[in-house]
Amino acid sequence: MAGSVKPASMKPGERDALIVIDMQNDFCPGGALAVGEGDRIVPLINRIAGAFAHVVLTQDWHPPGHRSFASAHPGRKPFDTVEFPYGPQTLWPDHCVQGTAGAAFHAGLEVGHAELVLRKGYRTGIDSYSAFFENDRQTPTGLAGYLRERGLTRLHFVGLATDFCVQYSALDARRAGFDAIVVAEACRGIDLGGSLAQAWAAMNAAGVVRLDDAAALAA
Ligand code: VGL
Ligand code: ZN
Repeated sequence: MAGSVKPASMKPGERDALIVIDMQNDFCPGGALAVGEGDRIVPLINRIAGAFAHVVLTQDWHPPGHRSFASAHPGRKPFDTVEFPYGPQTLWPDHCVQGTAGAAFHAGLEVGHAELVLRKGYRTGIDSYSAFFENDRQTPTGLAGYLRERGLTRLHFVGLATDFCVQYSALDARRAGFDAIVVAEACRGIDLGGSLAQAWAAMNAAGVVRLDDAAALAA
């Protein structure tokens, strides 16, 4: 279903789920790993969520001392890249530590009807951008099975960050056989060394639909 999609076909139904990626304080301005304008998308996400019967939230949820933190690597700085057993890994400022205010969802998020909160990144040695697989690309989170068992086959992604957790989630959704739509206006990116443009190119190549008209969902 790559390419342009008629707004009428976008209206969410019983096979549609909205996946809200990592709308947490640490990814919003003032947070430890702030994404530019990360908080600006909250009202739009609330409006979009209102059109969906089925909403899933993901929550980045790291133990203290997580290996993706630059602070766990003496001599390294945030945004350096290092080799992990599973390949290159970007190092981040300490963020979304389990139980902290930074790991909490943005207070303006109005998604009380969300049916699942999927936590990820809780294994000390493995980061997890994707909502489906950890960064070793082998350890599943269980989300694909959950969605399949519930007959939720068309997934719409919003949240943070476009070029990391949103991108990895949408690409894995396609690999797992789901339809995947990213609502561009309802995401914001980190953009490290061109990563945002690369993310859109990779998503396009994988058949992820970029939806620019978020209003089409609620129409
Ligand atoms: C994220 C970097 C580290 C994200 C999470 O939500 O995109 N990025 N942890
Ligand atoms: Zn993280």
